[in-house]
Amino acid sequence: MWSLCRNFIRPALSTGGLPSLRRSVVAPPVSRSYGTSFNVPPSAEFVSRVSGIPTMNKLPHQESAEGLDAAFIGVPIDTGTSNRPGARLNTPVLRSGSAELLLYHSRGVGHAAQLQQWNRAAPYDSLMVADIGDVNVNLYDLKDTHGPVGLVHVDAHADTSDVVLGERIGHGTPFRRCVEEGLLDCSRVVQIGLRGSGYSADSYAWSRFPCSAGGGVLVQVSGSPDGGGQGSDGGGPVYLSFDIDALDPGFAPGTGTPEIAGLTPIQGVEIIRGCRGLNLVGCDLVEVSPPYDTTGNTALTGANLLFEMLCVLPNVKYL
Ligand SMILES: [Mn+2]
Repeated sequence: MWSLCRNFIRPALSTGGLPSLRRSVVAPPVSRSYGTSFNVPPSAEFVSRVSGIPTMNKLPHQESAEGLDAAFIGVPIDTGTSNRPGARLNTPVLRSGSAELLLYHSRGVGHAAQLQQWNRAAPYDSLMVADIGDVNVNLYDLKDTHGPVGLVHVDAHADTSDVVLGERIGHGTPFRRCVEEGLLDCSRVVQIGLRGSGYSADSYAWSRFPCSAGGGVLVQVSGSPDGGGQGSDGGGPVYLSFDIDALDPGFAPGTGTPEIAGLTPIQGVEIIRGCRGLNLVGCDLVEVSPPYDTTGNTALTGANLLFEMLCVLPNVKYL
């Protein structure tokens, strides 16, 4: 699991010191040429992509969220996996897979006006971002920080089972628990990409029942929505969760519970870009499993999706 969170109330890791790390680590001289006071990835014009400490997007590493607008956090855990384990190994490969990522979305060369419209994100002109390492569990408490949040959930699976392998905490149960614990504003929840076989003819029936938190419903959308338009839901806090198995295993085979006939990478990208304008308070990318990612393409794709998430956070400029 990977989390990209902003506006921390409390740091995921606290050292109580080392303030010099905040701006100085992996700050090559070339970064100053960008004319920004924000953390930036070093330019491949002068620094090899394979060199240096393999942090997320080659950003500086620091040991707390102090001074940051957003942070990348690795959460190496796959406890509760129902099929093929291995996602706990993904934090280093996603960091390595992000080495190709640069500063900007440059203007595209395609003819699609929508793509050109959204291809000039400048996250490093806008936000102070760093990689703050790995944690055993995500300590980012959405309920304490933001109250019930809306949810954009991109996944082949609804993850609303009551139990998995007899346990209430598993990788197929998180959003059922979220509803039970009042973490979601169920009037602002959408699930995209659901497919595959189930234990009944209507496996997702529970998700359509009125939810305890908001009296609304979980809405499911099979396949991909149209890529057009910016997101808008009235401005409430929204969390984005993207399971890599939403994509077709032909593109992203490195995952534990693959389902055929999934989204293409550009569809996944367009869904994330469509979240621009939402009040995103946190994002995650989950289920990249290196043992089944023989080419590294799944990690590369996952790293790019995390960059796309960074680009649609509130207050990111588009040039
Ligand atoms: Mn899934």
